[in-house]
Amino acid sequence: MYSVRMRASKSGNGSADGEHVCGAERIAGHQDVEHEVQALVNRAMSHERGSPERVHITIESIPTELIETFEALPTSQRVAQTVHEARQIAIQCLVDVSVSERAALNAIQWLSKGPNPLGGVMRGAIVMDADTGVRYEPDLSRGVRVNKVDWRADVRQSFLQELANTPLASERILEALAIATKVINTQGTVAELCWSDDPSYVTGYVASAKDGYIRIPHLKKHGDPLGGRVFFVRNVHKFEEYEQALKRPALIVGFNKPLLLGE
Ligand code: WAQ
Ligand code: MG
Repeated sequence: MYSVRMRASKSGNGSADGEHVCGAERIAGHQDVEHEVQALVNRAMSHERGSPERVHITIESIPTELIETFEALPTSQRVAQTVHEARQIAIQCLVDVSVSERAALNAIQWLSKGPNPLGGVMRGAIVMDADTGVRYEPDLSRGVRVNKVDWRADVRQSFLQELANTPLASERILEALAIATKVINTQGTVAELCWSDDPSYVTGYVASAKDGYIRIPHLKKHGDPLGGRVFFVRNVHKFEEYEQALKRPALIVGFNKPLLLGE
């Protein structure tokens, strides 16, 4: 199998890497690599965050026996009418799984003002102490990227088929659910908070082992170009080991059909 990944950036915030436009992670068989690359280049070149100045594509072989397998987290959905209400729900979901209120508030603040201290968004995630709210990433403008994660092709197909005509049958949700599943199964993670940096996409989620993947609408205003991810951790004594674990290859090989309560 091959890890195929893409990240696209443009100039903007003065950092050497430029400002993040978009990125994606795929695991593909030999015969599908070319097709995946084409799809990822297409995504980078037509992204709503703007035209990229640089697109990096990495293709790397991964020994099949090193690939870990996971069942997707169970999904559920909350209702919120306003951004304020949505963020209150997110804080409550985080506190329910033992993240301190202080850390939850801090995370919301970072994502809403732009998690990159140089301005704007990051290409990776914030890693935050679940108790103190302190950030652990060595490079605060880059964050930490989860690599080498995807759905097994047949399981992706059944997910899309079985959930067709529901809001869950989308590429974006497949990707988010795969990342969340891997992050939550990584030792040291307590929970994840995410909302997109794509201006048109305002639904985000809180994920945890106990409560699964909870979708929350309106975590930001339509048109807002800021967003990101926060991984809340506890008892991570060696940050490099945690980061390495986020880059171990993982495939989603099963899922539970959710009870949909309606949008
Ligand atoms: N590893 C770490 N951080 C990442 C990764 C990754 N592989 N991919 C994205 N991020 C961070 C990065 O800071 C981005 O700026 C941010 O997340 C948002 O990425 O069920 O679309 O791809 O409807 O814009 C949630 C779906 C969608 C909710 C999230 O995120 C639902 C989304 P985006
Ligand atoms: Mg994005």
